[in-house]
Amino acid sequence: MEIVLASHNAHKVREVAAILNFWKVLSLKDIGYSAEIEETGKTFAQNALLKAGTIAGAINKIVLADDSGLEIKCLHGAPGIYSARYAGVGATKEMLCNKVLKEMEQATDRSAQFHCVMALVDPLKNISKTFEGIVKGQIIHEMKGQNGFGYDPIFFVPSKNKTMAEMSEQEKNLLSHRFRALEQVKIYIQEHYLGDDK
Ligand code: ITT
Repeated sequence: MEIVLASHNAHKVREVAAILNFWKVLSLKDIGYSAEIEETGKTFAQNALLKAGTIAGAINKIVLADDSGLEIKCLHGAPGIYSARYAGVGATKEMLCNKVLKEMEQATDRSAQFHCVMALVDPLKNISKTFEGIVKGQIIHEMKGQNGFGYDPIFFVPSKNKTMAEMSEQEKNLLSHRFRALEQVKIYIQEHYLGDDK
């Protein structure tokens, strides 16, 4: 079975391919789609459905899309759906992390969560569904760790006593917000596509 991940983010593609290892995961690059999909939704779910629906409309294949981001309590849920663009288009992880650290200089409540909504759209079966995953943590005072992307260096996971950027890919893939959403996608796929041979 083949599935397309409607994302231009190479880190996400690697993470999803590693987790959904029983399917062949194709990236937008693999299918030759290079245009940006404008994220005009007001929620993660709306944006994930928009991304998956746009690609599924262009090719007759099962498409998954992730919309995700960091929600910080003392910033009233920011950067939220604007996580990728919070420090301007094309910002590096240093720019993203530093912007948050600056805004939180005085903050005592440093609780935050990574939030992911995965949308599964199958034009052949007329399926359009979303699945959610959350991981809770704390924003530390400086960047720590070299792995991952985005806000990983400032997101501390108490149960592991490490930031996401200090975890190996395999370690992050077992607890990430994307993993938690994908666990449900996996169950759904197993229930609805068992025996299919696409
Ligand atoms: P696509 O839309 O092409 O999938 P994107 O990076 O623009 O790629 P989003 O619109 O979903 O993806 O924005 C998600 C942003 O949230 C991402 O760029 C990071 O800044 C942040 N983010 C999401 N998941 C993360 C993770 O696992 N670790 C660190 N930061 C993450």
